[in-house]
Amino acid sequence: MDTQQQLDEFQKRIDNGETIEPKDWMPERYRKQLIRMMSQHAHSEIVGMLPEGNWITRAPSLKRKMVLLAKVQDEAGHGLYLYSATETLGAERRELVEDYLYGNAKYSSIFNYPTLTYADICVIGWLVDGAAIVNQTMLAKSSYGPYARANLRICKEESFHKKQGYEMLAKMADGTPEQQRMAQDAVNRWWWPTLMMFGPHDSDSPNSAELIKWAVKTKTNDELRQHFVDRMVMEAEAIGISLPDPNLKYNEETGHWDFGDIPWDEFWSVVKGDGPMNRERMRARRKAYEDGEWVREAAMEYARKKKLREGKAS
Ligand code: BYC
Repeated sequence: MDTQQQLDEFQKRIDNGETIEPKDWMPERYRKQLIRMMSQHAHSEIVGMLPEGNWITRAPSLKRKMVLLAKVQDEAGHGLYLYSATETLGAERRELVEDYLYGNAKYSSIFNYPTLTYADICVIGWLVDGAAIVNQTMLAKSSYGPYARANLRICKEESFHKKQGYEMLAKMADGTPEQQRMAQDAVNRWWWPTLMMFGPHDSDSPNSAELIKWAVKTKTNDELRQHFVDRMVMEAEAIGISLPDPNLKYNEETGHWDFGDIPWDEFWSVVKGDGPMNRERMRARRKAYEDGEWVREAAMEYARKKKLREGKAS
């Protein structure tokens, strides 16, 4: 049971900016919230390999293929750091994975949209990785040490992901009329889903207050979304891309860009499993998991025998 004195001590450590490590005492609710959020983040990285992985064989040049391969492999690595970090909280990796494959655990809504042309790959790098950097730079200061350190490393790789996307998009936006049309069309389709990645408005976010009290999140969903919009307006303008929002307007009073209403009905429908690609994504991940069962069995058996041999030798 969490006693009031332990809770007070814990809150004091958080308020002093201390990092919580796996063997430290923590409220059960803090542990549960971290497992929920960190495993959801891990699943997102793994499912997030699918929309871009779909284009590796059709990349327009050897250079683009190598860059995309490296990026997709990085996303797998992010998933692995995050699963390992979640295991420090006593969670079982198999249970976590099976909870999103066959249960109710979530992954980011953004990966339930299709990648229709190569311009989508440019835009995922620029917008989706760009949004992830804003979110994860904040999470790199999270109060839970293993999560903060995982995010620090992830952000370094994400910044390469964003740059390669922005560079490709700038080239397309400066290319033939057909390339310009493809670039703009991809931005038009990905803009609103990217804004949804930050989660519901603060007033509709049941977890934010608690996560902020414990410094798991240090900024709210709306604060991060606004920061992202402010940056993207400048970056879009620099390469001659328009953002598909007639209500985007600089607000002299706040010093930020105001933007239009986010289609929240679409967001909740995607989160509940009814997005354009939810079923396809789950089918692909379940098949990969089931086809890989023999590899996991062989690895476990190898580890068991190695331990036995080492035990006999010592
Ligand atoms: N999608 O109370 P709220 C990447 C859920 S991958 C789906 O605000 P919280 C990349 C939320 O879970 C990196 N569900 O929640 C990979 C909650 O439901 P539950 C992706 C969402 O936790 C490959 C409910 O709505 N990044 O970069 O305070 C290629 C209420 O929300 C979403 C992460 O995973 C959503 N977008 O804040 C390219 C970041 N938003 O769980 C790139 C880590 C909300 O209570 N996660 N929900 O049933 C976070 O930062 C936070 O968990 C969120 C939500 C901001 C997402």
